[in-house]
Amino acid sequence: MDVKTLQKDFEASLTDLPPLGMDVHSLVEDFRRYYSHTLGRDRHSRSAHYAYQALVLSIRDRLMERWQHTRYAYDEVDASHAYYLSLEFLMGRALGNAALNLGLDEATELTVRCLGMELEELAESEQDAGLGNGGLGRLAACFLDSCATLQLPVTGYGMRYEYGMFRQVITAGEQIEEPDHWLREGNPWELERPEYTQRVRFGGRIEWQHNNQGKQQPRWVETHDVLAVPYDVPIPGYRNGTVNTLRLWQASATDEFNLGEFNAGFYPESVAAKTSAEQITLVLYPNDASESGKELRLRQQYFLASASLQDIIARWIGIHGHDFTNFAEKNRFQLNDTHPSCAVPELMRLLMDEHSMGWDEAWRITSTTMAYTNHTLLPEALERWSVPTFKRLLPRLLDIIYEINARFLAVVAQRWPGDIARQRRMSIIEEGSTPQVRMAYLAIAGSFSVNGVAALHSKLLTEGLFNDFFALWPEKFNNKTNGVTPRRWLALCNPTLSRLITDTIGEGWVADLSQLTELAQYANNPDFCNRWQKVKLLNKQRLAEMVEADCGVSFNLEAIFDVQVKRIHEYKRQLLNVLHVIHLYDRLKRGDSDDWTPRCVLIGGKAAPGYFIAKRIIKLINNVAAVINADPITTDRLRLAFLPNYRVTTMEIIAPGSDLSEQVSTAGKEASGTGNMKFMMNGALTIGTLDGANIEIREEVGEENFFLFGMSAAEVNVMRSHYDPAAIIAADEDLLRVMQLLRCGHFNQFEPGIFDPLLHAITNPDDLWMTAADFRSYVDTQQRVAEAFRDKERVTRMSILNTATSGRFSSDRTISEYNRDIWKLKSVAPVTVEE
Ligand code: 26Q
Repeated sequence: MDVKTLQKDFEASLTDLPPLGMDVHSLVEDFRRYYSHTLGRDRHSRSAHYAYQALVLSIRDRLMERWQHTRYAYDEVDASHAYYLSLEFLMGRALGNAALNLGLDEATELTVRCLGMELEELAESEQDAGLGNGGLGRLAACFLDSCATLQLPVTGYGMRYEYGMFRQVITAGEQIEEPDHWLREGNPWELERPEYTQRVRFGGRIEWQHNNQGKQQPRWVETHDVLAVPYDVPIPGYRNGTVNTLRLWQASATDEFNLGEFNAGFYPESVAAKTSAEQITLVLYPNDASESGKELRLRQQYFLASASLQDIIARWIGIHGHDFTNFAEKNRFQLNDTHPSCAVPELMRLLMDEHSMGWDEAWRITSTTMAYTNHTLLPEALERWSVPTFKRLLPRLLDIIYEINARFLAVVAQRWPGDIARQRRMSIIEEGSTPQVRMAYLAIAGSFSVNGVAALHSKLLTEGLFNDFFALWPEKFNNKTNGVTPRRWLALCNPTLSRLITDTIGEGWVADLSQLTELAQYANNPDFCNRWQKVKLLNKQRLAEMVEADCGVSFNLEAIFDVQVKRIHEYKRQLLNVLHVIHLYDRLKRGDSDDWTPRCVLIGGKAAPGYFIAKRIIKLINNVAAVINADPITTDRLRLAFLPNYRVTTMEIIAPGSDLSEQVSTAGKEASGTGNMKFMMNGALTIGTLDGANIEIREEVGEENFFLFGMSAAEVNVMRSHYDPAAIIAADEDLLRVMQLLRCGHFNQFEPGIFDPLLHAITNPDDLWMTAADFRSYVDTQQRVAEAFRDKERVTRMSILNTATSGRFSSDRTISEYNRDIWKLKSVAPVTVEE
């Protein structure tokens, strides 16, 4: 055969490769080849780690072919595209999810068994991709799964941190942070794409020059440049042939470091400069509330925004040339909080300075493509950057922000002539000794859509935090209640319950969660209820084993598994939970234990390393646990455990094994919550306040199936001015006794005074979270929970109805709404490989 023919055959075969088999035999064959030929292992080196590697490579091949077909399909129809810009994607493990979504779950299980191993054991080899703090990061991951499942052309853009969320170790009851070097053994799920490297500039100054039309053109000179190298991660849809992309940027020093200073005799200085460039993607910031002022964080934010926009524009030019007429119709940018909001001035800069567009045209494009999602109601958590820092790091961006602000304030002045106070309030630049850029205001001014993440949250945004902006632009504001993916959070993490559901109503629910309502008619069917209880017991056993292994505490399977897992925060009120546990312990000690319902309380979550009070709350939980678990009076009746290193992978065991979901934030403070939804889907009952998405959960499941307690957001605000915790404590005998146990050092016999800061917080009239105010109502409601759990049939029915009414909290529903109201993309199905 001649070379020409070979070449032609090769070209054709690249686009028309025969599809890989999806049966066990093909998988086993590929697995064997990878294990022996690629990884060079033989039957003597039976290692779970290499078996895992070989399995991933086999599955990855099947992702690759679908990935290519998905790209072809999008290109074919020149599809409109949305980009989800986020500093965090909390993906967790990928193996089980890929196998499930490709429909390879059974084949995978069998393949591993053929080789005399268990899938669970192999899966343990995979590190969690912990590139996020909590809710906001996990939401981004659930959204990608739903976009792929709905076959929407959506790409995620994020950061390839070398160190993800820290590993939490508990030593002497205290949190110790250990680095999460998750890439140490390589990451088989990513594909490096050096051919799409972008250059991001920092620092320097602006030089104004006349261009050939005699206009002033800015030149950003003497910059310190950093390369952004993309790594692509495949995002498979649920059994539909679609594979979307998550593109993560890694910072890398430019060649100038090698050529310039290296040769000029400044070798050590140059190496130091290189590491400073590469610092940008070194580590995830582990605070889930803005830690203002850290320059490295601003560098991260700009790096993501600039690299992503340049990448998108380069692709546009590759297809459409320099004609931007339709750019705004074809592209949408969803900003996951203000973290990537540099994208607003950066898109202006790229269009004007790099693609010679005028202000008005650039602004039309920017302000019709950007959409901003807010995730917080706490005013102190709104991001602000000091103007001097901004100027030093991003001088051209600051100029553009000033111009955006000037034009924006002119609009405000036109709408409210002479209202200087309002102009000052709404200004993107906050005046003061050190002026600040208000990133949320920048994001609102630059976006056509602003949304909150639950009905109450969106309402409170328009009434409070963003009220001035709502008055100016009511049409921009909308709500998108959060959701979670039912693939990971039911089908994958709860296989026994999934089997029961599918046996009962068919398998359609995985891609259409509203079908779970069909389960309601079985809520009184004794046989079904029996099977439901058996499944729950098995899942409780799985959870109890984990608690035993990780906490050394044994949970009684007969007890209520009462669980609160989430970041540790004062507003989330883990303290209220502990006060209740101490109260139960006090009751046992007093002999007030007639009709006792055994209860095992599990608390888990990470504290931001610099958040003193949060860390002290962890210490309290551990100390209380040590005292009560060691007291024989609690045997089989009460347990408390703190689960170290809570993360995506542990939630996959926790949600299925829980009876009671604790969602007890001070009303009006939790934007939405998403853990609440994962528990509900898996049939846990909720005890909660009227906060975030709890309100909508209660609406769906019915008030008789939800344990509501505490003040409403409105009541919280009314009480604030005359809050008197001392009087509340004095008037409540139970709370008084709990406080006395704490004050007398019952839980810190050898550590005098360590809980004083917590006691002070509870008794402080300025306590923003009003823990004492909700104690009575919480304890009474917990008593109703205990009574309900004595009626097995009743709680089983309630549990079934929770799962049955959880359909609304699928992220498929959420993403459909984002698409209907904001992105307006057409779904595009690839020609499936199998066809
Ligand atoms: C900002 C600047 C500098 C350093 C860190 C940050 C930062 C990082 C992460 C600020 C906030 C976060 C994360 C916030 C978050 O997770 N919010 C949660 O978002 C969920 C998804 O919408 C909601 O369900 C929760 O109610 C909300 O608390």
